[in-house]
Amino acid sequence: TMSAIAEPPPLEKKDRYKVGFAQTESNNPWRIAQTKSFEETAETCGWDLIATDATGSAAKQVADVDSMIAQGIDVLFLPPREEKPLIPAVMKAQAAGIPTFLVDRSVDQNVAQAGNHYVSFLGSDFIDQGQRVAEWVIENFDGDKGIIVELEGTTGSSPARDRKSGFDDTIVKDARFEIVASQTGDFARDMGRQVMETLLQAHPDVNIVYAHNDEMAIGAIQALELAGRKPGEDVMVVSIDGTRDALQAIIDGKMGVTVESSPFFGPLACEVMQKYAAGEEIPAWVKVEDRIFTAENAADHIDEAY
Ligand code: GYE
Repeated sequence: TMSAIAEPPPLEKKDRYKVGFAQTESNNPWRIAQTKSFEETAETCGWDLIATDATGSAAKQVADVDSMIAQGIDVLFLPPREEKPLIPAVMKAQAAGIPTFLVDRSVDQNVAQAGNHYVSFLGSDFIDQGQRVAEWVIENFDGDKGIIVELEGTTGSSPARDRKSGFDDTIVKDARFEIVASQTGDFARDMGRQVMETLLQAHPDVNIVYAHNDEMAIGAIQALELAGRKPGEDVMVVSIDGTRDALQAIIDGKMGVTVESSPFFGPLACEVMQKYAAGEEIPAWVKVEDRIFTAENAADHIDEAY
């Protein structure tokens, strides 16, 4: 009989590994920086890297993993675009004897768990990120009534769920604030701009925009300016990531804060994989620590931004 808790497949010690990295999409600087980080790490970590781009489709991402398994990868690094649709990819890799590390996003914990179906999740604490944005808003908003529009990330993704609960659960504790609308912009600049245009018509009195990532925040700034509003003056714009454009918007006074969510996973992936091959115990969650960027330090970090 099989035990209830299986073990993730082991990783043999080798000089070179065939490594799969199944990217979700490449329509934003965060994703491009992450793929580049894996490509650069391939040189230094002895990887023959197979990198794919699911172009925003969870179904294609599953198919991309299928093809990597068929090509005989030794190890899989997977940022699951959405929590449920990518479960089959994790299960198939496990069945094929390929250890999987989830990077930057997770899967449904009720169905698949670290130390069992996959080795570990490498990534940020998204609840904490949302909380830190809300705390910054509570400290820095000086009006009587904060009318908030929230632009959510990809529906069904772990960062969208957790960045929402982290922010919402914190902001409700201060009676000045009300979230009047919360809609997905799919983590994309264009959709953020379009959704903001629509929501501005329904809620012209909005004075705070919380976007789950910088790309949507930049899109929202464009929509606000088009409508004759002054982001940074009559509307506070806050978000998460730390892209170059967001740091520039902070320097320009249009954005208040962005809590970091680093895309540079390559070196961490190399380190954790080598430890796993050496038989070391890997924690279920290898947590990435995030900084915070405001007008106080944005200029110091823009040169290293992406
Ligand atoms: O914040 C966003 C990207 O999953 C943490 O996905 C990642 C998020 C990141 O598209 O910009």
